[in-house]
Amino acid sequence: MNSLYKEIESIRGRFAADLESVSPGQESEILRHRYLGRKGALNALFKKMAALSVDEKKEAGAAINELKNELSLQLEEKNASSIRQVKNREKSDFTLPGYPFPMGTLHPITTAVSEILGIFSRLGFDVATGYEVETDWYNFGSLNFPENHPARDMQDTFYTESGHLLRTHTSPVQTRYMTSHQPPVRIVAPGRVFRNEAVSARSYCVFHQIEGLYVDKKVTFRDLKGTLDLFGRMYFGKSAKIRFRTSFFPFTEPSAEVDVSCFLCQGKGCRVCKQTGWLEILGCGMVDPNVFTSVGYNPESVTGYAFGMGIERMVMQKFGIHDIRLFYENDKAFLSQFY
Ligand code: 2U9
Repeated sequence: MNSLYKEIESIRGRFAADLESVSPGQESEILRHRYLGRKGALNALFKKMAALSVDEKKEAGAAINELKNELSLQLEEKNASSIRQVKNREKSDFTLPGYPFPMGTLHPITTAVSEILGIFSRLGFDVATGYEVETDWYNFGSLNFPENHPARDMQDTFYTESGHLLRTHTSPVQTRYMTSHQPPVRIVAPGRVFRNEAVSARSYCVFHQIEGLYVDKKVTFRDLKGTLDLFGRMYFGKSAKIRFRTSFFPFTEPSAEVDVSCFLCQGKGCRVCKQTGWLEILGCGMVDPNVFTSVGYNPESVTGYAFGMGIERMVMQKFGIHDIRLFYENDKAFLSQFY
């Protein structure tokens, strides 16, 4: 029994000397192995207890455990103090080069919105914004949607319990604007819109639009064509051409869809434009007289044009992106490609 205590003391002394001479980290780990490891000095002591009586075992076991805790604590303290030293050194050495700080980038939709708004502000348009939660009247009624129009269906539009809805386009911004401003009106309305659609590579339940509206005496379809032609070249590049195809919207008459010549093949036909040479970018038309009446304008004295574009779609066309969901997954590898 006595010899066991002597050994405990001798281990304590040896450990203290060893600890003094080792550096923190890898070297102190060697000490842990030598004293506290499976084949270490303390386990050898535990094995020697086999020859002792039950009472002696209790006493000696407690003494060895105490030593074990003491040695582990000292090893931990050694490593912790070394981390503190490194940290202190870092804190005070101002001559060290700085750590590289990862820079964020603007979201490609944000970039496109400010670029497009920039173009229209150079063409004399003001920016107007409105509400994402709207009334049926501003979103549909004021825009000449018939009572039974399919867009009003629950399958296409999100309704709130209070009887409001999430706007399906930014057009209510323009009808609101007209109810509080007299012509001439020349505005662009950017914002988020919501559609109750199945999510796929081509459509998402939330997306961004920019719509434009110009109302004055004698505004013509020719003005509309000139403005959109200029816009096409300013956004897609000098060589971009645009074409108009007839279409239908409840809020414009006549209406058209606008294509831009494919930026990749310059109209020759390729994978991006599905061999047509053209990419669809926006819809437009002359404001329907019923819309003017609903906001209190006299359709006999003013005319106007309007247009609307989906921003995600524009960015997808410009960069050849095939899946709209990429804009909403916060994947840094995708997002950091645009700045
Ligand atoms: C008022 C009157 C008329 C806005 C217009 C379009 C045509 C159009 C689509 C483009 C792709 C929506 O995001 S999209 O799915 N938009 O085709 N939008 S004319 O017409 C208006 C707006 C406001 C008072």
